[in-house]
Amino acid sequence: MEDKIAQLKEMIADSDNIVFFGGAGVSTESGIPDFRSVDGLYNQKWKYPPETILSRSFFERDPAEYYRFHREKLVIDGVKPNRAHLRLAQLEQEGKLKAVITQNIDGLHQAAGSKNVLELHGSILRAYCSRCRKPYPAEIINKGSGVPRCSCGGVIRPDIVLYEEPLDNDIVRSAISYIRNADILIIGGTSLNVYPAAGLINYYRGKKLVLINLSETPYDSYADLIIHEKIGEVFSRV
Ligand code: CNA
Repeated sequence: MEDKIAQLKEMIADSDNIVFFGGAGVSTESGIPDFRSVDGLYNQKWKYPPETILSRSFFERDPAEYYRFHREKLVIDGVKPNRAHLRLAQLEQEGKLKAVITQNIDGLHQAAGSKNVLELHGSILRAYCSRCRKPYPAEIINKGSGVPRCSCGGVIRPDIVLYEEPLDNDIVRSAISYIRNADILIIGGTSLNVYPAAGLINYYRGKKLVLINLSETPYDSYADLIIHEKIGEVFSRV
């Protein structure tokens, strides 16, 4: 571990073109469960698996049950950025990190001070009407009960990308450009199982692919530096 930390520290010191690509594991140390860890949402008892509840067809079929899950599992009061979010924000301020590309929907990178955050899956901190697209503050979902409705009668939905929905083209294009041009690509806290997001890392052309994840991923053999430790712990030391 010590020499891997030293190696990562040196790589970071030598670069001003780092891009970070992350997932739910970046926020577990803030108290938000991921999907696939033992205490993640896949291993908790719900009538349907998370990817069913978080799908477009389920949302349209049973918005009340969707919102029960959303309020209980996605909205967690008082969460704060952890050492990974904070160090990444600092690296951006120092002019070393060009972008954070995240699959997370929790807004914690921005809360930590990161400015250039590409949210591949949107954010639970925004909402809009699924019929007229009028924007709403997230409180209308988070603090209310039942299915929130717009003045036009449409169902208000969170501004997240549900399963079965496409990613935003502009965000994907921008993410590809950052990844393709990155000197160092640091991937962290993601099982790299959710597509198309995970496929974006195939655009990386460099030779400094760093992977920080507690468990193994399908991309481990491609990494130039692999650290199977807690990401907040790692970033507190580089
Ligand atoms: P995932 O499939 O749940 O994988 C998370 C990975 O992170 C696992 O491989 C874990 O081993 C690893 N991990 C957990 N904790 C740590 C830690 N402290 N340090 C290092 N590694 C850790 O999640 P992905 O992001 O890969 O899957 C993509 C989904 C999950 C996206 O659509 C997200 O929107 C969705 N999600 C987001 C959040 C959030 O916004 N915080 C929470 C839960 C799920």
